[in-house]
Amino acid sequence: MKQLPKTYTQYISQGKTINEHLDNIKKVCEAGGKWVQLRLKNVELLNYLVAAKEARKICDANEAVLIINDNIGVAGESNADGIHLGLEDTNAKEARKQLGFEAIIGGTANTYEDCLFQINNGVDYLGIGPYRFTNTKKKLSPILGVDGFENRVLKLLEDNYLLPVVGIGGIALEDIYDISKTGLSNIAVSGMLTGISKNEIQKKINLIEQAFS
Ligand code: TZP
Ligand code: MG
Repeated sequence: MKQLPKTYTQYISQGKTINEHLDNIKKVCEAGGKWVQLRLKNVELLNYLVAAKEARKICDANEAVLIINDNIGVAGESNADGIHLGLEDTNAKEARKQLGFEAIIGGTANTYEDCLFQINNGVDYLGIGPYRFTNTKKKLSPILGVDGFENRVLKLLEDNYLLPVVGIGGIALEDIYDISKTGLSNIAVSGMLTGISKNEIQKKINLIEQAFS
């Protein structure tokens, strides 16, 4: 099977409060998670920045990569490793201009055209989805399922785009085997690693990493 470049599993933070986000990030990092996206919605800019600096410390202590959802200023000021941009967020070109060559810039995509749009704007990785319905995100794009994932991976490979692509959206542990067969690099998950013990997180991360290795 042809496969896109491998990545770690990405944990997208979740929580009712900013502190819950940080606690959840800490738990995932201590359980072996190596790639975190801090995703705060509807918070004051200053609080986003304070949280990002705290997440930076947690990720540093655990040798994890930190990506900030959506906000270039917060990503830059907190010294995060990069940023994740939705289709309606700031363009990746602008983020590159401001954050520089070394920043890891990720972009969301649903259709193949979205993938090309993000690639042409210079993203380093794509997050494609949703795999299935999820309550974690409002305003979901059409569901892709295994067939949608496979179709986009095949087209990317055909067109010689060899960037990492993670699947996202409503993914549960029992989906991992099927999804790993599509040639995706890995997955990005929130619900699956939230609200469970460190031990359970560790087991799940190990199973996911094994499936995509
Ligand atoms: N973008 C598309 S689906 C999604 C995001 C941020 C949410 C992923 O969270 P979960 O809980 O793994 O469905
Ligand atoms: Mg966004």
